[in-house]
Amino acid sequence: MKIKGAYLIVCSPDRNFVTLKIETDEGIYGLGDATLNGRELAVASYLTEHVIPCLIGRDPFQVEDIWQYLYRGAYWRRGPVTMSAIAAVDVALWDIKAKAFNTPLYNLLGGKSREGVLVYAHANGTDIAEAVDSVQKHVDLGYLAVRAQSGVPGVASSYGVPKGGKPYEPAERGLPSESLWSSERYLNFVPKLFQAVRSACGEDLHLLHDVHHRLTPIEAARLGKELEPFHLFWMEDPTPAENSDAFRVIREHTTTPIATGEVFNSFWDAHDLIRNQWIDYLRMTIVHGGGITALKKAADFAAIYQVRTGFHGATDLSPVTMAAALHFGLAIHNFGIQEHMPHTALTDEVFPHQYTFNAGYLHPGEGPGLGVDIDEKLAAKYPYQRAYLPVARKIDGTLTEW
Ligand code: CS2
Ligand code: MG
Repeated sequence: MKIKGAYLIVCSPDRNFVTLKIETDEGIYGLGDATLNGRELAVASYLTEHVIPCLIGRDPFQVEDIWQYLYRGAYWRRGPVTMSAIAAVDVALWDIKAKAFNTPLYNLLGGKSREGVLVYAHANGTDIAEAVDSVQKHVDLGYLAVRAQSGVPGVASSYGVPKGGKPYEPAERGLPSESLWSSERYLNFVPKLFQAVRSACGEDLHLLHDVHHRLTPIEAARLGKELEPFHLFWMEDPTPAENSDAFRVIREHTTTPIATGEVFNSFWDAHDLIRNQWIDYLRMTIVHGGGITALKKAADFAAIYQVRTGFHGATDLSPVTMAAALHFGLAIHNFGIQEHMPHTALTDEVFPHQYTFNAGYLHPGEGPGLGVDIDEKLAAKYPYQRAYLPVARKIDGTLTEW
């Protein structure tokens, strides 16, 4: 079997997606997600101008060699654009191989280690009452794990809070919007949020919270300590992770489990965090971390230190990545939990897929390969529109993490 061609489908059904399609001379094709929220065309150009020409004529079964060729052969390594491009090729090749063997992708990753993939939903509210109501609604939908986020009094709009009652979407068309942030008000508020959620929803529900990189290490240590009575499943992205040592400070003060890594694009970003056991869950994702080949290596290293996976799964990762994450999560031993931010009905129409939700778990389906396709005619009706993630400033105007 040889790769006879590859091309991109860039579309925007409710939000932008970049999808790579690799075709073989035996009629089998594979899909890979190359979506990098807010920088989509950078990855599209990297693939079209620099990667696709090198793929034609290669044996698609040589997944490892092609990964190494694209990683080491580029000379310039790492970074979200490069690794998202490599990931798209990698996932498409895994899809081709599983289709060629007429088996679900998870069987190439070790087979089933569990019957379903535990997922968590996003509950958001402009205030505590709305947030508690949203948590309860997701429990009623069958979720066993829910992330709770809320607007912070005195801070006009915070991360994770939907605008105008629409589902929360972390990208906005047009130029970046600006929102205000106050760590002081946030720190005084969040324990009250979880006090209310626990009182309303009981002790068994897995509760998660995303700090979204906004605190200093000692602020994050304080928050983790003050959330201990509510025994969170995890506190996510407590502080920017470029400085791994910052997590040692947090670890010294609190037993609240920590998850980070959704902005990582290389195993090396997580190396010290894992080997020092400064984190409990690795959030690196297949689309931004270099693909299944790369994440298998990272997950196997993490398993040695009892660090589990908790992959990113927001709406800016396409159904192709969700499917890959579910096959991966069904198979690996040190799976932790999978984020599930459902896509819109239109997105699901553009990306017909086999994965299904039932009683708190997702299952990737039993069809060959990833179990996802793309309706190219429908996708063409929704052309790319430049969009950005928001920007945040402190009350005094200092730019800070959004
Ligand atoms: C968030 C994301 O889902 C999460 O945990 O951190 O909403 C993140 O802000 C977006 O995916 C960024 O594109
Ligand atoms: Mg996050």
